[in-house]
Amino acid sequence: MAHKISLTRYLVEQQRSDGSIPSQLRLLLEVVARACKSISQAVNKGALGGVLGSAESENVQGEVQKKLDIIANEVLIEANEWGGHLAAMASEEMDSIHLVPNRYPQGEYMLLFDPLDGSSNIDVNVSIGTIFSVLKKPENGHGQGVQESDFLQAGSKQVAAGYCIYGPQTTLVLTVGNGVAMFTLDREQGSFILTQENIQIPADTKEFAINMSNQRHWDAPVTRYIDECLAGKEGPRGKDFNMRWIASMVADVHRILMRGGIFLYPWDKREPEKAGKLRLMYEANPMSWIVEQAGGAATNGRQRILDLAPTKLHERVAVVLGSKNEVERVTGYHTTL
Ligand code: AHM
Ligand code: MG
Repeated sequence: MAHKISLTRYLVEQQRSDGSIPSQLRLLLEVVARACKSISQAVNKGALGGVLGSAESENVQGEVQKKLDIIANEVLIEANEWGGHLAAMASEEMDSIHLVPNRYPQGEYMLLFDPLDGSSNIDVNVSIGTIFSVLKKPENGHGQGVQESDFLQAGSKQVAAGYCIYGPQTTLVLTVGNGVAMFTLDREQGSFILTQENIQIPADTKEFAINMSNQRHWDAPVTRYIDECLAGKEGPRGKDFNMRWIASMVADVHRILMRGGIFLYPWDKREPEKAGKLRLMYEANPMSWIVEQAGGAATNGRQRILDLAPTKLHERVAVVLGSKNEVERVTGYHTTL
């Protein structure tokens, strides 16, 4: 690389070259990146910062919150609420939407996030991350401030999506709809530096990611797909497959962006009334857009995730994403079986 391009400079250059990033959005993304930098610092301190362990509270989905879940949520809210770019926020860790208080200027965007994804990995020093999605505030006809219903837009309406992974390196991956770029945190400089542009996911792969312990609960199409992978060279696929499951969606998706693969968190019979485990608005939608922007595909087994019309903020969804040909194969099994 001739010279190091910071996230700030990258966004300014994008804005100049094709106008895909309005100023308010650019500033909003910089604030989100700054918040991720502070979360990264808290994660790095671990036991030294007293941030590990459970907070002994539950979120709206009845999951026990970790101290870092709550810290990351607060960092994102505090960083974003006063800047004038946002009208409201929504988070995995908050029951309902968070309006920007009246004392601050109101912006035209809405931010959704999973402040710290992969909670089961926090206390065991395995990669975790922040996932975020940006929507435009709709021109609402109800004549009131932002309401939860304003957030219920299909993933195809996102104007920016990204994640920050806190792993051996802290890396921010971003799309504003013209490809996927990756920035690595340079701790000495304190800024995110562009390290890869136009990331492309290979269409074929020999690597799958699924929690195999749920095998007995799967539906027929998923069982068929994984059985065929496991049959290896001697089976119908005619090649051996490898398996990885990190149990942090950010880390599994990041691996897929870097070298291909398929990720599945399907519907299963454990809780049949739930569409899946992962959340549509702040996990599946942003990750699906990133994956599509990198040439991959993302479905719920039947339909493109970005086309789904959300009916509630914390809606769950089945997720199949990654290398295009594999995702199409699994989706084909669902529609033909
Ligand atoms: P979380 O948002 O509570 O951390 O849950 C989401 C995580 C994903 O990151 C990961 O893919 C999945 O849950 C792992 O689930 P499981 O423990 O069932 O394998
Ligand atoms: Mg999560």
